[in-house]
Amino acid sequence: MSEEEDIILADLDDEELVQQMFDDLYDGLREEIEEGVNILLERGWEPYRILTEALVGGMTIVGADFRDGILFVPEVLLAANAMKGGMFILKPLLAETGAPRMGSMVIGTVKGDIHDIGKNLVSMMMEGAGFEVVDLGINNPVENYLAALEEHKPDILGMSALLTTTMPYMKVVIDTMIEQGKRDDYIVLVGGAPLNEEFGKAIGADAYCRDAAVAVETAKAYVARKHNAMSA
Ligand code: B1M
Repeated sequence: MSEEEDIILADLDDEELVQQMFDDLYDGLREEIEEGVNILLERGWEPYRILTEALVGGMTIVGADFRDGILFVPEVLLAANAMKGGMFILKPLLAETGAPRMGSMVIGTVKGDIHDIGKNLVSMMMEGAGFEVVDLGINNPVENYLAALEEHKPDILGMSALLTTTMPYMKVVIDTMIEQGKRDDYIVLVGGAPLNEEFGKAIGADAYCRDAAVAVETAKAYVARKHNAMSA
């Protein structure tokens, strides 16, 4: 593209800029995404709005074309990298809400699964809502979860899975907790695109969380219930 044709992001109005960010995310342009995020922040957009409307919105388009065989793994990795660039800028802002400490959570993506954008988003939102979060990263066998529960004694165990082939592993973790008599010591919340409420119930989780905002609300409700039960 010649210099004349270069798009100046700052010259676009909000709607055009978000559309351009969808294109830039699609093309895996991390620096452009970072610039777009900063421009929207300067224009007074709330971090959460940027996250959901510009970044998650763009990733939804990537997801559809990945599913339809228009995009392939290398391109999706670049898009994910661009999205992470934007999330990195927003993370401290989401965490800086000054919310009172609500509780704690250990979270990780299950064994065999390397998707982490959704989990990272949940971690960021939980931190922003006042939860202390221990993030175990991706591809976690049951031993990792159990060791982290033992070490950190959180209120909540969160698990993420994005593949229909890895989501059953959540049940392996919960069943192991039951075998070891530890299941009732923790609130277990699960999430990820292929899950639903019925699956959450079937594997013995306390709740399925559709998105990061629901995860925060659900966590708050369960922790409050737990604290009430303990003080009764
Ligand atoms: Co993958 N991938 N991928 N991928 N990938 C999906 C999941 C897929 C649906 C794409 C498609 O076909 N449409 C498909 C799964 C199909 C299925 O299982 N039925 C798929 C596939 C097939 C694969 C591979 C097998 C491809 C291949 O190699 N042939 C491979 C598997 C690798 C592995 O894990 N072993 C693979 C690889 C990859 C990349 C590495 C290229 C990349 C991941 C990069 C990364 O995460 N660092 C990638 C991506 C980016 C996607 C899509 C496009 C986007 C996922 C994402 O980040 N979404 C995805 C398509 C899609 O989901 N539509 C796809 C944005 C994110 C904000 O949403 O993760 O849903 P999400 O998280 C939400 C909620 O689900 C919820 O809150 C989040 C925020 O609102 N949530 C929780 C999530 N976890 C939670 C935990 C909680 C609570 C809520 O705990 C309390």
